Amino acid sequence: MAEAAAKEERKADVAMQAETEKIDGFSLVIDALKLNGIKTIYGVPGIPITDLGRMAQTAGIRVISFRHEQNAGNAAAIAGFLTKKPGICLTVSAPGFLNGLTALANATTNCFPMILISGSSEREIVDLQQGDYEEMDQLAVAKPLCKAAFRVLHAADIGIGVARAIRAALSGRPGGVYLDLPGKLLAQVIEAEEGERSLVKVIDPAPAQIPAAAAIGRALDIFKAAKRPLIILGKGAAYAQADDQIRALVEKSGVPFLPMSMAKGLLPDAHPQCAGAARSTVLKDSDVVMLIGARLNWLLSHGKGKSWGEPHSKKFIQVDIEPKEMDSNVEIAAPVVGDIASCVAALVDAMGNAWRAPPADWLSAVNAKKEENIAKMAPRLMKNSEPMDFYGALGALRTIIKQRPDTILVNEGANTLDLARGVIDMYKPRKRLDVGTWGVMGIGMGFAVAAAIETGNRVLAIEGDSAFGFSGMEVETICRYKLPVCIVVFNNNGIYRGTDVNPVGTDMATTVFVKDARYDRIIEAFGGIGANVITPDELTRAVNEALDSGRPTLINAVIDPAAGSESGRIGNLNPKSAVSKNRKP
Ligand SMILES: Cc1ncc(C[n+]2csc(CCOP(=O)(O)OP(=O)(O)O)c2C)c(N)n1
Ligand SMILES: [Mg+2]
Repeated sequence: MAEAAAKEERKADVAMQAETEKIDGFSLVIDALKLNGIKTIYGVPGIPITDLGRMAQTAGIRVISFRHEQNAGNAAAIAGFLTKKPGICLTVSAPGFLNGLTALANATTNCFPMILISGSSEREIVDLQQGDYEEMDQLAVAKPLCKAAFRVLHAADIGIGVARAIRAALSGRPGGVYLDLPGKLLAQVIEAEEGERSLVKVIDPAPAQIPAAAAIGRALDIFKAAKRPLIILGKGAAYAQADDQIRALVEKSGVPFLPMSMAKGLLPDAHPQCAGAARSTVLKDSDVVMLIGARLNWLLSHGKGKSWGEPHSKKFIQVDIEPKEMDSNVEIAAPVVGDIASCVAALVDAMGNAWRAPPADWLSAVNAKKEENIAKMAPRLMKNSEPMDFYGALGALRTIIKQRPDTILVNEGANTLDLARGVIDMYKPRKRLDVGTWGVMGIGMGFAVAAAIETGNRVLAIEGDSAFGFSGMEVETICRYKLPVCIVVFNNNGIYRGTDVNPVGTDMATTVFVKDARYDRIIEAFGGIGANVITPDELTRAVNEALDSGRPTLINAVIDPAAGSESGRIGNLNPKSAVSKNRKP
């Protein structure tokens, strides 16, 4: 008897030893991510990646579980923007992958480094289209929508696959990368030693790209000769985390600067050189424009047309890491290609110590316009009316951000977005996160979750009632992880306005929602704090309480349903036809 027991024990020992010498795909993926400093994964569990998430959690990676992959993807994308490390989103196959893909495409458009890792079904069955569980050729679908896409088929290639994904996401212009992991790969077992040796730590994933001296010289010759110069800072400049160099360039040059939405706060909006309040004047009247990490896309009217004044009246200097960005819309007189920190440092260096400030008449013209616009706005922001209009509500939130400049502001909607962008001054870099290049609705709760997790700061999410609906279920996620997020829903009963009527009276108008809805009650279902406010004073009180306590809070801010305008500030982009006009209500 004793002998048999001993034999069994020996057999178990041998089996265990053999097992410790093996490693599976699950562990290799986790080890590869950990080796490269990945600390957080955002995702939704399910076949075939449930165990991957569990094991990652056990291995010390934080795994934040969402209610919908698009929100997990948006969280990963903004984590990438905030940290300069690729944000990781983990999803199941076909439908989960597709849900995450919108966020991946959006990340790529916005130049946020992100990796979407999706499990996938049996290759042999998928490729023969034999109808596998969640069958889809995900690699092919992802490819045109992101910066790079890879699939790993052998466990021994996991290290290289993860390394390629990280380098592709971070190097040059950052963007979204897709990494396809078939379920079978995760279960594959190889020798542990071989596995560990196959892992790759990515050295210098975003190497400095030094601009050519001639490019710096050319740019400064033009900049120096300018009579009405302007600097435009884009979110690429915010991403670069070259805050000191950028401030040095702006202040040494004495040139007015205009921050794009997510570059607000790179230098404070209250900085004497900030021309945010004189936007149309500086765009129209400037003669030399230096773009730093900003693209001449639709957000800047492609660098031409009425808002840019006389045709061919200005010269552009463009600082960007992507050479193909140059001349994309108009001629760039001085392309400066390189990473922003290196380019701006080189510019500052070459400016020397005797740089002359721009002509005084330009600076005084900009300042006069700025003061005029600020004075015009001031009384609108102080209105304590009932129900609130956008300005009254935003005036209250503006003061709160001034008092609490470390708060991260998440913002989406139409009027709620456009007006908040103009009204709320930012004081610190990377504190304003919004809809970005595509103007996409649905980033709100994903961004809020990741902002809280990655920075530990308080988050204030200012959401149109429509915008909020795109990711609203993540209120449960915010409550579950007890995140210090205060959501303010600007409730004007609909999209743009809550007053539209359908003249034929069948269904309601397409832009209106249930009247007088109480969004605050949604968060109460999950143990968060809800508040319903109708005046700016009440709003101030409720937001301050939320930011003091750090408890998940949703404030339903009742906004006059008639206060908004069609499409916020971009109504001009709606197609108009002379024929369809008389069919419109
Ligand atoms: C994914 C996506 N779908 C649809 C739109 C079109 N869209 C632009 S703004 C908006 C909602 C605006 O309403 P709301 O958020 O309530 O803001 P308000 O103007 O009422 O303040 C919609 C649906 C979009 N930008 N993105
Ligand atoms: Mg609305």
